[in-house]
Amino acid sequence: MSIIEKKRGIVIALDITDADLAVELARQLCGLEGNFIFKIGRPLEMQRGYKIISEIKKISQIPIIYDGKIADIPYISSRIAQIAYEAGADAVIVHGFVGRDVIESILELNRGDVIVVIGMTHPGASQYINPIAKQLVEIVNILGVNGVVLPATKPEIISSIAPMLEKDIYIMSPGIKAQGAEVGDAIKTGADYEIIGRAIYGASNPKKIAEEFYKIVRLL
Ligand code: 3DU
Repeated sequence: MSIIEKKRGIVIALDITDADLAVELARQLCGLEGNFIFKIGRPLEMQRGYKIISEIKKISQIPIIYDGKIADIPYISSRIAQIAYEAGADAVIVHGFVGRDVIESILELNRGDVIVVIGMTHPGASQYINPIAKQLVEIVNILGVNGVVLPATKPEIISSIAPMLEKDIYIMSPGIKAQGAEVGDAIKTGADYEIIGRAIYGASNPKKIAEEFYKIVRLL
């Protein structure tokens, strides 16, 4: 059973490098109407360490993903994930290319959702990771992970991978606005969540724009 529901929603990437501002933004976004998730990645973590997860958890009911893009040996990867879960993360993101034992080591913790990156948005992703996305699907299906990350900038990858995934695995897709895809593009091709950073936290009214984006994906 996943903590994060498999239904349409928006993941807000809190990639702000001023931790006080990030906390303030999370406070402003507390009352968001709709299905929203917060994603805390390395840029914010580098400012205040894992405690930023607890800090944001304390002020909001919105589920939190720790996006450390974990990619180390199983022993280290599971320790990183454990720290994130203990700090209040509901899910962690791990790279799929590092192999089955790494993903298993995090699943064995049984502390929250495990989301696996099986495709990426940037041009260089065509060199190594995206060509092996289908092989990574086999692993995530066998292991029963909770979610996967697939690129909104490459709709053909989402549409070919989505039908191959076990039906309860949710798909989260970054690459919206700042990286070129439009709101709704990934959902239309089979994603459940769109991950959006700059177009929300860089807006003059982040709460308003987040709700507008959510309305678009909900009504598709
Ligand atoms: O481009 P944005 O500002 O909307 O941020 C996108 C977020 O999604 C950011 O946190 C980044 O780390 C994450 N992400 C990608 O952009 C592309 C990927 O392939 C995987 C994750």
